[in-house]
Amino acid sequence: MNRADFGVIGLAVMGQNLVLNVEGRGFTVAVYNRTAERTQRFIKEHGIGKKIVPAYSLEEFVGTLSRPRKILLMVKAGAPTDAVLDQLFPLLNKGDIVMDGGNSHYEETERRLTSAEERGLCYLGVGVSGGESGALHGPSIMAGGKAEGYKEVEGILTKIAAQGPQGPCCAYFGPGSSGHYVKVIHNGIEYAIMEAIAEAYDLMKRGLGMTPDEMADVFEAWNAGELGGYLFEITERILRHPDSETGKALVESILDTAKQKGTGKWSTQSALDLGTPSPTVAMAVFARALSGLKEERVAAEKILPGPPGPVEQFPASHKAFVQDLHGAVTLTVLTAYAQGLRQLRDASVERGYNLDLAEAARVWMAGCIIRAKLLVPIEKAFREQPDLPLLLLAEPFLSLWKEHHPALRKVLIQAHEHGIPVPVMSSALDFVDGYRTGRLPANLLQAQRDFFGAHTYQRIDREGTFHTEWEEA
Ligand code: NBP
Repeated sequence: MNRADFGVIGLAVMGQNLVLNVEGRGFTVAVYNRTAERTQRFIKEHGIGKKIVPAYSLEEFVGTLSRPRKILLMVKAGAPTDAVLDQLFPLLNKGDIVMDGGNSHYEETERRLTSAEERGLCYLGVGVSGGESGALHGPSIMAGGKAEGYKEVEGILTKIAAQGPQGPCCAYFGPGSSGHYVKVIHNGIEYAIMEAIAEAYDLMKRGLGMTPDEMADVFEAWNAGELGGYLFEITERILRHPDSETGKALVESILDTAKQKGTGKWSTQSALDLGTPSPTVAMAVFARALSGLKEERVAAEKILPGPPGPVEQFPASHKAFVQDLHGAVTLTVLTAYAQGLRQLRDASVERGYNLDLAEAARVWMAGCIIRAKLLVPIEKAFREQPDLPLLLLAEPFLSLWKEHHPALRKVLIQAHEHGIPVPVMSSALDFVDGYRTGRLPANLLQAQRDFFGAHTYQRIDREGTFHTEWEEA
């Protein structure tokens, strides 16, 4: 019997599409899913005449694979992944490679990796981004774990990955959970860019009274320029999409609450653990949390006063405001990348990942949700200066900051004056203003801490640690 080159466990939307992608590159793929009907349906609808070998037990699945076995898990993260691994590990042999392509928490990946290594197995935490279409046509793949294991699967993974301007969007990032961690940061940045776009939409809609079609034109123009990327492209398409029931733009009929769980949230949790400043990503997570308070917001709209509503149109001309908005969004997006990459740098030190930040930017250039033209100069900046502390310090980003920060300030003044929330854009400006301030008011915080908790402080004029009996004075 011809053995399969690759095996996939989990045939929901991501698993099915990845199987078709791998098979399409000339490999024979064994497949297994807990619920047999899903496997049968998949084979009937997509597997006829293809090199796809269905298995209806894990024993059968393992038996069809050539060794060392190369197995990709595409099942729900959390307990379902553990349930599969508990059954799978005892069936495998030393040197077999198990890849978790799900959105697993990086700490869970560390635990599973240890357990796999105790059995002599190679375990890889593999972040996969790109959704259904990416899985089929080429996702962005962020792998981490045992280097020897990655060597065995590198050929297949690079073949199925998206092809970016700088090669296949697939990379090995380092030991442990580094791959899943890079995916977490990717998703954090994704949250921030999405929220920045949503804030721009709100400002154009409520501030300028623009129609969905007019806003679509703006996003189309932005997408054609330096901001161009998948999230801008889909925003234009969304704004032009009619609702078959009302005939108006469908987006206007969608309930205004967004979920915030999983990887996006974990990026902020990790930033807090590391003590790394990623407030723009955090504000995007909290903006979604606030959106979830629909009933409270509707009630508060009638109680908490703000500028007279409905919001008056901004006094600036449409054209001038939209131009400023473009600058504001550009800087917000850049700040999100800057914070995300900075967090990767800090996590790399803290967690021993030894990450190459240029590689992170390179694998995000195609296939994934945050793919964008800006990633090309971002990759170059980190390739030239691997220890760059913050993206905005390097060209061309420094020049973009100089050119656009007055626009960001103008947009925020308008937004605040008219009571339109812009948490992500505001946090981007506050972050950069904080970063470029040589002396922050944290001296007062230290004094307060010392006052109530004897936490001590340092002085600017001499070495040492000091404490003051504040009340005696
Ligand atoms: P889901 O995340 O919806 O997971 C469904 C799969 O998990 C099915 O194959 C299901 O089998 C299996 N499963 C469950 Br649920 N509990 C199980 C258990 N106890 N034992 C064995 N199998 C179990 O699928 P998905 O959306 O294709 O995503 C797969 C992975 O990829 C997830 O970790 C997800 O976070 C990640 N991811 C998703 C996307 C995306 O755009 N959807 C993008 C990137 C990464 P069943 O058929 O028997 O119920």
